Amino acid sequence: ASASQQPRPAQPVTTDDSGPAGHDAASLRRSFLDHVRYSRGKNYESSTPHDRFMALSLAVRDRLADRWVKTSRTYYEKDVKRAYYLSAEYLLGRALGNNLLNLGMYEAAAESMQEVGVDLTNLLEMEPDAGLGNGGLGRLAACFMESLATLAYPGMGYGIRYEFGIFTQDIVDGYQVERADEWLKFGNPWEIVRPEKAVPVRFFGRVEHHQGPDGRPVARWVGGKTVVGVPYDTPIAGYHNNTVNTLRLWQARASEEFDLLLFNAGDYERSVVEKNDSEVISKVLYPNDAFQAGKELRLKQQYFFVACSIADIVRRYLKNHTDFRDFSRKAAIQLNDTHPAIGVAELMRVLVDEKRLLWDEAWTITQETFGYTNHTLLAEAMEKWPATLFERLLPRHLEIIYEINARVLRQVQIRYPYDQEKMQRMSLVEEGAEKKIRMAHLAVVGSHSVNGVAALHTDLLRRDVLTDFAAMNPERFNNKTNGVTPRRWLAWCNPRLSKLITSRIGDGWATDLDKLTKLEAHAEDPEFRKAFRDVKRANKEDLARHIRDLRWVQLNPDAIFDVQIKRLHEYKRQLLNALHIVALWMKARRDPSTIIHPRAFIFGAKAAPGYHLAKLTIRLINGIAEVVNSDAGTTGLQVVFAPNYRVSLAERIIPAADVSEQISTAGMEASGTGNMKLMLNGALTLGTLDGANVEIRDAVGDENFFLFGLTADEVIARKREGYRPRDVYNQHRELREALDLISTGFFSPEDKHLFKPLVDSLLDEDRYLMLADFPSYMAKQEEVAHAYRDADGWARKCIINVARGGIFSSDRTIKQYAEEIWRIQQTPVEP
Ligand code: B1H
Repeated sequence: ASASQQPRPAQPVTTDDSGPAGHDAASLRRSFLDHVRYSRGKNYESSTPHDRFMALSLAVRDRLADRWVKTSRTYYEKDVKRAYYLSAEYLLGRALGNNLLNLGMYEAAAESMQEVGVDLTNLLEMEPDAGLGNGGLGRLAACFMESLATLAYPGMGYGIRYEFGIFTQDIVDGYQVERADEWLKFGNPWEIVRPEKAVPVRFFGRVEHHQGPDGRPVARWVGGKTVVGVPYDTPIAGYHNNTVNTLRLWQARASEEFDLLLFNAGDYERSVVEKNDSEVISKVLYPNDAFQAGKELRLKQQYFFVACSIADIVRRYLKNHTDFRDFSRKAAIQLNDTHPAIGVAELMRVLVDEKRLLWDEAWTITQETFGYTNHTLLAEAMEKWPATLFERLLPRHLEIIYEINARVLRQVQIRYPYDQEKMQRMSLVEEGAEKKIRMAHLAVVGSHSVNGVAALHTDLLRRDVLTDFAAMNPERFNNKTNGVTPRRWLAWCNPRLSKLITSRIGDGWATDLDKLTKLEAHAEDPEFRKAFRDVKRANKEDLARHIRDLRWVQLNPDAIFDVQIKRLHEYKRQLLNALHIVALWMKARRDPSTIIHPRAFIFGAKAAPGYHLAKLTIRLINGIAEVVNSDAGTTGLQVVFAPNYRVSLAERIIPAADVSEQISTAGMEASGTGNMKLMLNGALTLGTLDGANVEIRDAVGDENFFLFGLTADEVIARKREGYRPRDVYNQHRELREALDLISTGFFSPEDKHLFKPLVDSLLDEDRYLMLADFPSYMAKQEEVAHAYRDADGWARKCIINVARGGIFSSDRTIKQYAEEIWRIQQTPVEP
């Protein structure tokens, strides 16, 4: 026997530590200095600002880890039902400041850093944004994670650990230029890799059908290639509680067995090449917001993270269960749009093929487990995958989808006999030149709940895009209006306003945002209005300073800060905003006295790299900026395009905004969430009756909202009548002159025809009715300027916007998901 097998005298085991790490400035400083030395391997004197950022983050992570362990143990011991959020995107932004806020350690951290001669605010700037998302959908997932933890819900997020998140945007000669987002280059202090929980995932191969020993048919998915998913866990801290939930992101790794197979066969080169093929799966985020590119790699990404996540969920369930009877009582899985919808077929595969459940048992469990959130009505965003691609990549899933479809269509046939068209409309398979799988239909039939993200959007879903399904299963359809976390989007990003609010209504608002209604009583107090205006003014000065450093434009802090920050899309109509600026500037050039109040137009937007009209719109805005800024002295107008719009930049712009541009064509923006952030920070919305704008206006009243444009129904009617944008152009002089000025090449002297595609798109089709809405937009903009001149009246409107913003907390949204869809219980963690 070897030495290790010799009996040894029993040793007392001492694994008990000295208890949780202290949260005071002195303990934090000690821990920080230890991390500089032992984690960074540096003397304090030779440590760089980046070393110090890492050391402080690790010290904070230590404090999170104490609660993290307790949280996991609490959920496990109480065997609570958990909500699993499956999302291809998490737009987290920076973590250090938010973690300090939620741990209640910001002051201690500032003090401890001061003691070692470091300015905390500078240190926070070292952190790269975690930009693992495109826009609203990914940021919503991040807000939901934070609200779940703050409300002490047993929730967990699953996604992909992209090596490169959303690209970095440079503006070069007015054009967007993309660069790889190397957010992991200098290391990520927040994640913990858990290789022991890696999961193998199969791709390609074939299906063998046998007769099982029990006489039942068995399907075996064999051959193909195996990729391994390695989980990286990020702690998600609740605000001022002991909950730290987990965001588990999967990284793709080549499987060693496969590697060795080729290697041993002497094909070293091919083994390395194939290793590469596997690992590209988690390489990069697809940078299209609300647009389906239909790339094979994208489907691989989707199945990769979904298969890993479902295997992980099933493994956790089987730790203390022997059958699947209670599965849907222990796990709720929410599909964030159709990107993870393959999960429906994957859970069926696991239950039927691997765990040998009967089809009907497995189907009931699947439906009871999944919920599906739809985030867009846009046809170009609807995910449809060629059946041929599916068959090659996921042959067993295609069989399962066909089986689901046959059973669904049989039910449709029973309910609606002889309605062939309805069957075709509802089928999971779109027939045509190329057969395609409709992922939204798979998500709908595989879920017990289907929700939209704002009242109007859910209405349109029921009435339009999913109307056949809503008729057949009306009880499944429900609305969950989006929300935003008030911790990051008010308490953190706007400390001046937060302090003012707390001075009047106390500090309970951060976790009970409806308390903001108490501010309404103060809206009539001239002193409070003055204080409110001072806060906004100071925030505008901060932003002006930041933008001067970025773009060499000195914004006038007395100007109206008119802000449009969101992804660049035709339907969001940045071009309508630009047209208005040109018209206003032409008016000012003729007669400066027509400008009622100085105005600074601030844009922030990334365009999908392949979206030419969107990129050209960025170039146009920069062309307009160059012209307008050159005679700002006479017109009072300024335009700035802030490069590389992202979460951390939003945190600077939003507190300084006066006007929130929410000007999408009615019926196109599912919800919007920037609209809510801006409202909470005391900006007034200039918007259409679209998405959550409708609910914002209902909350604040028409007198505190600037409404313009066609309604969703009017948009449909106008198109049905045969909309002719050229007629509007001919009838409206200011619009015509603005478009003509762009056409002459005035904003692109180096290429007179540069903007022709943009102008043509408006005159020939104008899918998004920008010209139709231009006159009412122009008129409403003038009303905005008049209203701003009454500084006191404006402040009153702003205060009412803040006061009525409570319903747009993601805490409200998450409670609704938890109570109405997931049926999970708040499970606080003991200190
Ligand atoms: C939203 C998307 C989206 N809707 C496909 N759909 C993507 C679709 O990479 N893709 O393939 C990426 C994103 N994103 C947004 O969701 C809506 O446009 C917003 O109105 C809404 O507020 C947000 C959150 O619900």
